[in-house]
Amino acid sequence: MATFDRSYGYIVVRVVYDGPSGAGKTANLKQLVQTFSAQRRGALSSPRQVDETTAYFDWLSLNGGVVGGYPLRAQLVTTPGRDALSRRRWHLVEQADVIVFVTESTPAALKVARRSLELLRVRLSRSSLGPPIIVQANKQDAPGALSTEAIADALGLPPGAEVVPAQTSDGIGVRETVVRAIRCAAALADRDVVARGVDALDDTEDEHDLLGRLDGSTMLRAAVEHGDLPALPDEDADGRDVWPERSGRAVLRALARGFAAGAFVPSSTSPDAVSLRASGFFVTSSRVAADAGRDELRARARALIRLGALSTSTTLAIARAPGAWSWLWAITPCASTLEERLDAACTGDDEARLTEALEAYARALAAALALAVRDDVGLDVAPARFGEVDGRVVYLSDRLTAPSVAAVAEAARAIPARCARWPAAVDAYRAALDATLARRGPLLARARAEVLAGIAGPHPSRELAS
Ligand SMILES: Nc1nc2c(ncn2[C@@H]2O[C@H](COP(=O)(O)OP(=O)(O)OP(=O)(O)O)[C@@H](O)[C@H]2O)c(=O)[nH]1
Ligand SMILES: [Mg+2]
Repeated sequence: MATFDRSYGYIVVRVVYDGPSGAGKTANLKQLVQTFSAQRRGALSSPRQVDETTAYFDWLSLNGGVVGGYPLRAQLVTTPGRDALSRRRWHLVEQADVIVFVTESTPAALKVARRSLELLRVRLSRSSLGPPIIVQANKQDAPGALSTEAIADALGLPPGAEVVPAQTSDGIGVRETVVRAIRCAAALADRDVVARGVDALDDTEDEHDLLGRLDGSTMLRAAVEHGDLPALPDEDADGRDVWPERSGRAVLRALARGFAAGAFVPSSTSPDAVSLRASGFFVTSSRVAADAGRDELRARARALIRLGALSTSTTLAIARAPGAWSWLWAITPCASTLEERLDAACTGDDEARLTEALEAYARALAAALALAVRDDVGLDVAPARFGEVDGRVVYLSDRLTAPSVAAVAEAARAIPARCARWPAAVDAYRAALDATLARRGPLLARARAEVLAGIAGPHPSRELAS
């Protein structure tokens, strides 16, 4: 939707250059800087860019034309094409009056472009009136480049759809594309101004406003409104809704930055629970009755405290949602589980890695046994429940069970059978379990004998054998 710059009296439209990474979106704007005089345009800016590829967007404004008696300004904005940044991409395209979809022209690149264009269409179909899309077939100089007709076909465009051929790095087709896009946006803006008058138009935002919206918790809130995520915990929440309070708030801030970077990957979603990985964190959220949220948070915090040295730095936080439900979030630093490590080592027939993973699991079992015997705390001792953070074995869950020496012994016994093809790794596992349990002192002697008895190998420890 066109906006109105009330300070300078401009009608402002936004043309968003979208398309796969490397297609030439930024190259279009760079060429436009050469094409138009400094009186007609602003400066090209590419906020927080660290290498060749776009991190947030590129921004260039261009003056020219009249709409409803007011001078017209076009804001030209590119999206970042990298998949990992798609959240930023969607945010940007949703603000477009017209989209220029830039693609390379070879058959291989067009396959990627078709998929990208389909995703774009799905995204735009969420709003009733999606903006028009103009396709630019760039890199026509590349060997094997197809004609514009063949490109329209490869992208599945409707019959008669126009494709603008371009060789952006040499300035060919760049001006034609932008003129066509701005004309199209101006015609739409004209209709809008005639129908509603300029007073009904929103205020224009500049590139700093846009960057602010792409960064931080604003993006998060947008994801929530879209229904991609349950209600999110607020770093400014009541102290009783965040545990541990101080470091928890810092984690919530870091998580917000991670979401804003667009880098979160859902791993499972149901109406009652979601789990996902986001910028170094493993995050789960489950629905709880609103009036039980704080009790549940306290119970889980107590369980974490009881884990002692096995605990990770987990943050718990409640996000209140409208109605009778809240969401209880648990945020832990990402670590691959011992199950994943065992699995990868077995699949890759990598005995050295297997030995490392088994030694870590031996330490996990020893710690679980100590908790069961000394502290009356039971853990789920499957390898999937443990990981290693900074060289320390940790319990990746906050779920406690009834303490049971037999359960630890059974888990310990499962390893020799599972890893029978790597006898040296199994020997190292036995030795690690034996040594770690021995260090835990006499209180564990009986439990230790029970656990080791089930897996006694060719070299049982002297102490047990005697
Ligand atoms: N041969 C050739 N190279 C081009 C053409 N247009 C752009 N390039 C080059 O393609 C590369 C990628 O172009 P960019 O404009 O950075 O790509 P982008 O679409 O902005 O990519 P992201 O920022 O990652 O989304 C650059 O090295 C350009 O110089 C062209 O028409 N022909
Ligand atoms: Mg770019």
